[in-house]
Amino acid sequence: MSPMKNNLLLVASSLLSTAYGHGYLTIPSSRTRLGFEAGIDTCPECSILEPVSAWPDLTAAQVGRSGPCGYNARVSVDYNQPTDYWGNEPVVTYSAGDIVEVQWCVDNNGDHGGMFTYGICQDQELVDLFLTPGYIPTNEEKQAAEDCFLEGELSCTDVPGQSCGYNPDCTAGQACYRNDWFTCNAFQASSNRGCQGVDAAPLNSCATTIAGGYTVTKKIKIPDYDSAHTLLRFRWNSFQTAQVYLGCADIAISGSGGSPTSSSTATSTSTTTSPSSSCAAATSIPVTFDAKVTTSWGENVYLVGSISQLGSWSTGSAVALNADKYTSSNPVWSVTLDIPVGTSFEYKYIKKESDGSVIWESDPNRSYTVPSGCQGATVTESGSWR
Ligand SMILES: [Cu+2]
Repeated sequence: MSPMKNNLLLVASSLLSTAYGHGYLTIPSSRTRLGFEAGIDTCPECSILEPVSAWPDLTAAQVGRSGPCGYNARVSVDYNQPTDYWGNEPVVTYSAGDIVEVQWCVDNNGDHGGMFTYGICQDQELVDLFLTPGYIPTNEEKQAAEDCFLEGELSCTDVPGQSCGYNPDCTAGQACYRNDWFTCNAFQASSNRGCQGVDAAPLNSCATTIAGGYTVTKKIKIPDYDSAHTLLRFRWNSFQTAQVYLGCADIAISGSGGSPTSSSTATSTSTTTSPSSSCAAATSIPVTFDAKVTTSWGENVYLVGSISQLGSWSTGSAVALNADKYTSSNPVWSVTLDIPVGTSFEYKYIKKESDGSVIWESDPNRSYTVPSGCQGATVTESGSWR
């Protein structure tokens, strides 16, 4: 260990009691995110496993009570068991072999650098313990599952064309010197530093509760596996602090060559037509966005979001909504867009004034994942200006 690293660790330990930042899985919607959105978790970025050996040996830490899905000691919430708000059904259905974008959110006040990974455990019996309402897996079961998630690592290098580097804070010969895990940038870089430097997205590009969040986006390849309900596990090993961050999202995977997803695996809070086990699966679905926004003459409503169809957060490329359904008692602005199934994105409504100025909705961003469905299926996502 170099003298410089010693200094860093000293600084880190003095920060431990005051740094309330950190990070959590946001896309697909993790249990932690759903807990946050349900108002149960007041610091979703605070599901921390500590103190542990997080660096340089990325797999040394035993997960203990945190389990693969995280335990938030701040609010005493164990994400390893389903509740009314998460864990009962998948938030998204992927197909085996899909390459999909996943995202986590790092807090501005707790960007500890380091490396992160995603995993899918193909031992359904083991994963089922984490899908059983009313059951909290034992610490032994939690560790067994975490070992299985590490075994089912979704390697950065599995995605053709994705650049997979080594962490600049890790030197050759150290256990962290590997590029199958994803890496944040150098912890002390003068620009594009740490995990926030990965996307270099603006502050508040995702929601945290302390100092504002930055998105961290990568691609993973869904394995050749079939499950009506399983888990995608996210793990971030901090470089700066003796901390590991863990979280899970409930997902479904339709295996290659298999039939389209059964009705029990297709989920959305707003699905109006659900696929049956014997239908031709749609590759994209018309999604209608209905937004109740009371406007005055000259004001128009637009949709802007994280995917190219929604202008990639550029207000100049935002999608205009129409006021065809608008009445004073039901002020609905609306637009329908064809979006590929499984697409996860974040968005906001904005108002453009007659003088060209833009008014944004308040945080956090809205998020949506296009559900799977039969050809001909449609979905409507309804919301009100906030
Ligand atoms: Cu932290």
